[in-house]
Amino acid sequence: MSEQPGGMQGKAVDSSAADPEGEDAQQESGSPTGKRRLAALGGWIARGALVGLVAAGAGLAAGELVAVATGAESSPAVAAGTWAISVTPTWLEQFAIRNFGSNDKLALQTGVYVTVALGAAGLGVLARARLTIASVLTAVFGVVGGIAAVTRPAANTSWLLPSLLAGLVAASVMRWLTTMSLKESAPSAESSGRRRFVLGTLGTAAGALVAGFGGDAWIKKRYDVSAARAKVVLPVPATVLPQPPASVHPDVKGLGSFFTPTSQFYRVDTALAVPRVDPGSWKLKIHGMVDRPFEITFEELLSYRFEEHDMTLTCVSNPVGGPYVGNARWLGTPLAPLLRRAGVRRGADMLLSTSTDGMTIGSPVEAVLDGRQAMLAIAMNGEALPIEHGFPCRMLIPGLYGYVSATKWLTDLDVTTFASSDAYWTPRGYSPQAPVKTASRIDVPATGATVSAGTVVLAGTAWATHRGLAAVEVQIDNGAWREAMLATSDTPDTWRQWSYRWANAPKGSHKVKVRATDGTGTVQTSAVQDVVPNGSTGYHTITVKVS
Ligand SMILES: Nc1nc2c(c(=O)[nH]1)N[C@H]1C(S)=C(S)[C@@H](COP(=O)(O)O)O[C@H]1N2
Ligand SMILES: [Mo]
Repeated sequence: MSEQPGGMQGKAVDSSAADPEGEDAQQESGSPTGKRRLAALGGWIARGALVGLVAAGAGLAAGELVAVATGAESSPAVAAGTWAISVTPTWLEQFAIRNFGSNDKLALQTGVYVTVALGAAGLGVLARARLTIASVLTAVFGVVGGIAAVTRPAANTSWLLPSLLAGLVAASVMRWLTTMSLKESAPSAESSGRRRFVLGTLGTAAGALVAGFGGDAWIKKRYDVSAARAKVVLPVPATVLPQPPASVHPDVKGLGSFFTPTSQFYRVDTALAVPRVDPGSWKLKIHGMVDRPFEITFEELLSYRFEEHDMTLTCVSNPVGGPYVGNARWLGTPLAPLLRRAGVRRGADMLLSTSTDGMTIGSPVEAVLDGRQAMLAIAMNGEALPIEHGFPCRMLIPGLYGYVSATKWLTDLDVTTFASSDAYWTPRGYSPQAPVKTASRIDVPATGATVSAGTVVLAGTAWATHRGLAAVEVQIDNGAWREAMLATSDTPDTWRQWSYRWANAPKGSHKVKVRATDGTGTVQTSAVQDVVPNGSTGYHTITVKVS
């Protein structure tokens, strides 16, 4: 077929004239009738998909409005996402952390919306042929969402409502718009029918956007605790901890500060909607295998003895050389006296802590009672805990990865046994107990960087939380291991920064490795292990181009 000015139309006239029956032509999609049919089919699918999307939007918006009463975590999109997190297999979770890092939640929420959109578009198309089936399926989606919400550990029955209603609203809107659209596109349709459909669709879409975003904003406002957080008067520590000497930080350009600024402190948790816990209604229950269970309010907590402690917190999901580690000055009340007051019974070896959003974390009772500074922290770096970092109260135990020690939005301490209780991450493939492994990192220069020949300054961070750090060595191009210069130690519970002056660095591409020795004299293992089940090992290695 030759291209010619006025192409399509010209061809259409030609070929229909040549083949009045159109039999052969219909076989090809390029033929006029085929094209018309394709266009009709396209319009049919597009209308269906549009109706499906608008119906889903209206449903989600209705759910969001109900969630103003029942809480952010019960809103359909959040509930679906939270449920997705809870059933995400460990390998996929690792993939998400590796590829999206702290944006993993944004990625997940986007995934949820895309899935809902695809499903909704599909149902909208189905509705044009099988309206009843499509509406029932839509309502069923709402039921499934409601079940996902109500089975979250922190849920109550009211969490069913937003998704249920979302399903019903979506199904009704779908019926209404589909019926209108079928009338409008019928051969006998009047133009007023078409106008009604367009107005109905646009109006519903606009209403859904306003209600959805409005509901979201309303939820944020209603459950906001930033004013309560601002009002918290931090208790004066029993002994004021002096600032560590400036020599804890080697003065190397590009090396992070000794204390991680709170705004840059890594965040790892499963909370899609960050729990907003009002200190006025916060309670901590201590119970289980104890002689004297008790409950305390935030006000009571504040009347206890508070101490400051510098401690490095690490995530088990931190890959070798990775960013999920931070160092802060924490203000907290020691946890051991609280357990003693409750009276831990013989045989109890696990402290199962629970957050307001139902996360469970299991820690060895031994680690709380052996004299280390396990605490209930309420502030970091001189300020009340940020909401993302566990406001109003979180647990910290030096020497253990966060998933077995650092419960944020803490609300319950159950004294139990490892034999009888599983914490959240245990059935997901992580070890029930996990001390922090010795690790070291080269922060300067960045891997792949080009530096000028001469003396190259290498610097980084190393930690063996609670065992302390004794040495850091670097190796260039598989040469001898050379001792780096360690900055002053703050506490055995904090990381140590280090630097190394690499004199006469020759031009070319070089491989630089680092390893640390902990306070017990054990050298970091070179064996390469992934983060599952209890923390990555292996030496951080970078390449540097000297020019
Ligand atoms: N409630 C709650 N607490 C939690 C988690 C969580 O998912 N939920 N994650 C834990 C993990 S895996 C880590 S590493 C630390 C991270 O604390 P941060 O976010 O303050 O850095 O919090 C711990 N406490
Ligand atoms: Mo973690």
